[in-house]
Amino acid sequence: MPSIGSIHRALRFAIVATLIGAAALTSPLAAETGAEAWLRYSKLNPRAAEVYRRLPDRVVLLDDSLVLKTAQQELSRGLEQMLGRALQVESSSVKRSSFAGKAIVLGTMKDLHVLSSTLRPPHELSGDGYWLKSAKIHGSECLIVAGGTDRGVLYGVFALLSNISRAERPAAVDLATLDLATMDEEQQPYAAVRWVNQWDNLDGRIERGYGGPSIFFAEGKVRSDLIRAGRYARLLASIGINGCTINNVNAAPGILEDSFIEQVGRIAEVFRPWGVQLSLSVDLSSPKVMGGLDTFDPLDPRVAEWWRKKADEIYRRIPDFGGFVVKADSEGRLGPSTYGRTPADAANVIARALKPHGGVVFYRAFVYNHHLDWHDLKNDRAKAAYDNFHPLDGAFDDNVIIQIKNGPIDFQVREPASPLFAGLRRTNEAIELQITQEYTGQQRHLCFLVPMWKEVMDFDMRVHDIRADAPDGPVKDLVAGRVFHRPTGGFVGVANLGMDANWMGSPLAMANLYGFGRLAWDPNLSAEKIIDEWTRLTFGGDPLVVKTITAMQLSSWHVYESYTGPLGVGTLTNIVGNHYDPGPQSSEENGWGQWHRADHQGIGMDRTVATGTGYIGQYPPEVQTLYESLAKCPDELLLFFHHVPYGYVLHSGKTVVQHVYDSHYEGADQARGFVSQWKGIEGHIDEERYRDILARFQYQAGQAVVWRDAICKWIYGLSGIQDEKGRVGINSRK
Ligand code: GCV
Repeated sequence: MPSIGSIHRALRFAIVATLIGAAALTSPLAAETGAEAWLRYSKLNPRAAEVYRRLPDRVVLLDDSLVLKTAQQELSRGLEQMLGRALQVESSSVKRSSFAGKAIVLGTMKDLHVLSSTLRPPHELSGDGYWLKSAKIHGSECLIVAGGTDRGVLYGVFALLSNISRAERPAAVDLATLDLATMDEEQQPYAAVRWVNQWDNLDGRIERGYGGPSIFFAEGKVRSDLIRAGRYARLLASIGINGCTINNVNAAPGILEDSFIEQVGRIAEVFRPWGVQLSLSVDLSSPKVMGGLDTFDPLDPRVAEWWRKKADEIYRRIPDFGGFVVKADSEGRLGPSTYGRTPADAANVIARALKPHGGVVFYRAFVYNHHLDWHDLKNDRAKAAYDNFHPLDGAFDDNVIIQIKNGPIDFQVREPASPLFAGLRRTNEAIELQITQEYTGQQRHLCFLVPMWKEVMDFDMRVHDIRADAPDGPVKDLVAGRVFHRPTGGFVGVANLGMDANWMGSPLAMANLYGFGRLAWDPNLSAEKIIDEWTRLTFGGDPLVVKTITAMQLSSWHVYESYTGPLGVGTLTNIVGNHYDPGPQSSEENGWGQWHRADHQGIGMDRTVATGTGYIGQYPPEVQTLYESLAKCPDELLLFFHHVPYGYVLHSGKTVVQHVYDSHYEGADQARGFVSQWKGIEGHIDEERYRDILARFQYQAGQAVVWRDAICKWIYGLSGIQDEKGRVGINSRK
């Protein structure tokens, strides 16, 4: 049994070591503008500081696990920066009998029970959930941050710090009195899977990344300096993200070389303290192209053995490895079709190799033929995911997750929800959202995507068709596995953060990463709540700043849509080049299938069952009825589902062509309006970010005019119909 003296010495050592750790974590970051993103922990105003100083100034850890230590360091760092007060730290496996005094207590529910058998939240915490609770422990007022797991404790700490940073009252606590006795907030994540994907190439470039080079790779190797990778993991953890796939889905087989796995292990080491599981994208042909076999046929036993050995090797180096992401038979990537096998054959052979270690396979539903015959009006790329995967429902192992893009084409500014969400009932699924703004302005245009994502996630697929008035299958519940009682599922975001000081190439674009994490945690949060949180954390609580930035962000998707791609028309950006500039004809007359079918008579893809490609027939019956009928189809998706003449009258009362003219002029005006809105907060935020962002809005205003003029000219050229307001056409008064 250790002596009292040795316990005290150990405790003192733990305190000093933790304080040193916290300081090391704090200093270099603070100097970098933008790098802190929403984790700025600025000094609180005197009133809020006075209130929060009533928190105990001692923190007790109920265990000494790595993630719990991170939680404590983050708490110490946050409170020190915001309140200017250092926390006293006790890191020990506290015994029931020796616990005394006021403290912030960090631990899992299991450890908390040792301390007090009566303390338990109203609903049992499972997985990564957390509970913030003020309670008396052995007579002393304490604030408990408990988790279902260590990771849950870390998320609870971030939630507490977020509340304090926003000088918001913690749930049920009166800010005026901060009556600790009433603090009681329990949160449970909506789904197990809350992952990001990075499309980083091993040479250091990031496909569709607009925030500089890779934070993981350079010149074919893992970077020697992984400081940014660790900071990325911290950002991810702060919004509840628990997994990160570090390399491009167009995967280089070399990622699975023994020597590379060794290097990748170093990235896992900087993720681990933050509870972020590392995973890899893999090329299905790896057993052949780098593994020495003469085949990669998923049904060949040698191939199964190869994947098994590879998985074992990875888990030896990375015991908490998350699993693999697979893009196959897509955009030129090899896949099971080479051997006449199915995606289920391919996914399962890998899943079985991962299964003993607890790993999962994300098999992407983005499988399509990019050599479609565009002459054939029945061909339709939108049908591909459902056609390929629906027949295989039930054939995938239970550690396979089908990763489905939000819409059936490819991250366009407006698409309906993919019918595959409703097409899989005996298979796990996850929604794939694109945080990096490939088709939505590449971070050079403001486009806050949470309102768009929410429309898709809230869309009711009517999977049971029981009652017309009750939602029975919103996409968020389908992917979370709640409708068909699946063992796993959830949310994946393609993030593509890079080495730029502000991570994404634009400080305002970071709202999309924040929003993704918050929605993955709780898709029922409103866009207004999410952007309010982000703005306060990133720019502080000045009411004018909050009002201005939240209003701009919330309107930005519609503004961008109105000058780039209204009425669900599809791809008007240049698809053969940068996916950014206007290039409305580039999507036509080629095999990629991002067609809008605009000609001199009309515009839009006829996807009806009656006369078109039949795509609408992939939805459950009630949804089919909504989209099949011209009369019911919502204006904003009209051209996605129907081919109509330019003079067709919308529900709004405008003709299609007039809508296109008006929306482009209105959108460009609103983009110009962003400049004056932003100027209104001059002097209310720091000069550096003010100027940087002002220049971006001035650029965007110019680009919106470029878009407006290009699309209006194009549509006028096709339709020959002049703008009623005289802005477009031969008699244009412009
Ligand atoms: C990584 C789109 C992008 C590609 C991307 C692909 C995918 O086509 O333009 O860069 O490839 O989607 O999601 O696999």
